[in-house]
Parts: sequence; C-alpha cells; structure tokens
Amino acid sequence: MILFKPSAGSGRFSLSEVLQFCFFWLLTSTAPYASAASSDYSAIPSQGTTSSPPLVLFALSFDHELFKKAYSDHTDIDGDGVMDITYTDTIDYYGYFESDWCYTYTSSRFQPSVRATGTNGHSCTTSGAPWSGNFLNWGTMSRIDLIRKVLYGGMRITDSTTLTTLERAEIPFDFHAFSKIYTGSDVEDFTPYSSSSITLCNLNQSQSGAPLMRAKGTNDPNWAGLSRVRCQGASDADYIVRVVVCHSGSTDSSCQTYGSSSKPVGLIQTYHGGFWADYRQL
Ligand SMILES: [Ca+2]
Repeated sequence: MILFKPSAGSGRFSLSEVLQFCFFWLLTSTAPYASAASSDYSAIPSQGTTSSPPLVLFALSFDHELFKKAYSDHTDIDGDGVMDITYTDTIDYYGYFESDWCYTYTSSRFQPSVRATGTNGHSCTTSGAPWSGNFLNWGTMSRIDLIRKVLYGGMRITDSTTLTTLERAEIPFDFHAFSKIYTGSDVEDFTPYSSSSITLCNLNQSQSGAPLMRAKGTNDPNWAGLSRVRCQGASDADYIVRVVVCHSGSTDSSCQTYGSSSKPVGLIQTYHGGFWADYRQL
C-alpha cells in the first residue's frame, strides 16, 4: 500500500502533493466504465430525428475551355506513342454520333441510315449515307459535348416519344470556333467529298444561332485562324450539327428504353436512385 502524508514537519499537504495524489488516483482507479454498444452510434444526424439518404452535390466546372474542340489533334489518343494529329480511322471517337453508323443529312439534321463498313467499321461508301459517324465525332465534338453525353446522354433539342435529336454545344465565333482538316486518299470513305482534303469549321454564327459545321473540299488551315470572327467566307455546304440518336437500329449502349421510347442516358440517370437532378443547367 502507498500512503500519502504531508511533508515532514508541515502537517499539511502542499498543492504539489495534492496534484500528485490526483494523478496517481487517475492512473490506478478501477471505477467501472460502461463499454460502448452499437446502439450508441447512429446514421441519423444528431440534430434530426429522421434519417435521409446520403446526397452528393457535383459542382462542375463550366468555363470556356470546355467549348473548344474535344479532339485537339496534338494528343496521343490511343496511347501508341504517336501523336494523333488528324483523323485516325483505327480510333473509335466518342461523341453524339455512333461510330459504326453512316449518316445522311436531311431535315436539317444528321440521320443514321446504314451501318458503316471497312476495316475498322467506320467507312461509308454509299451515296445515300456518305457521312461516317466516327469522322463526324472527330470533326464536330467539343469538350462539353462529351461531358454532357457521359453525365446525362447529351443535350436534347428534340425530345418526343418517337424522336430524339442531340445538338452540339454553342461554339462562339471567336477563337473558340475550330476547324478540322483531313487529307488522305480515303476522304470519300468518310464524307460526301471525293477530294483529297476536307476542312470542317465549327461555330455558331450568332448567340443561340444554329450549331454549324461548315465544310469545304480543300485544305484550308486559315479558316478558323485569321480573323476575329472565324470560319467566315465561302463554304461548299453548311450543316447543322444535330443528330438523331437511339433509333431503332442503334448500337449505342447508353440508350435506355422507357415504355415505347428509347432515350440516351448517362451516369446521372444510371445512378440517380430516383432523385431528380438539375443537370440541364450544364
Ligand atoms: Ca496515337
């Protein structure tokens, strides 16, 4: 047994001795403590009485960099160590168009018509459907288009029970407007042009104007580069970049059936768990 007694001669405990005693008691005390039980913990917030599902808020960037071309032509997309500086047919370009379908331009939109052919399944050699979906993805998509497709299936401009049309993002006619040039002996495999080169220029001519893809059958590296307002001057043809999706023969795995309709969906619809998401602001 350890006994505490006042220092010799004082008859009283000093403050130091009292503190030492308290510390010793804390170390040696066997006072019972209740062990924790699972009922002591709860998923319910301490300030509330009802539980609720956990929510996640995504605050995504919405800056102007997203309204530039998705495929910059100065990256190695397929990771083979070689810079992909133009359209490369061995790559499946992601976007609003289906890479394995051929499109005809009718009623101010691109309509999938027949399946693509060729070594990589991207060639379109029938005159009725001359546009390769894979080529159009490379030639028209902006970064925000790909984000929209990943998150919620793409921006719908037509959304009826029988028809769904997606629309390319609004691209300002300033330095955001971008051109894409392809030169090769197989231009006619992907486009209506039989020339050796094609230049596509993407912009909106005015705020909320039609999302245009202007085309000419030549190599014009200055089309989107010399003036403050870009992609101006003569073209061979102008196309509105709207595309019919989730059609009856669609191979797009992002199409989901709702009753008699098929609609493009993304991560939000797939994982939303019944919550409504205000994704239209993106
Ligand atoms: Ca490469």
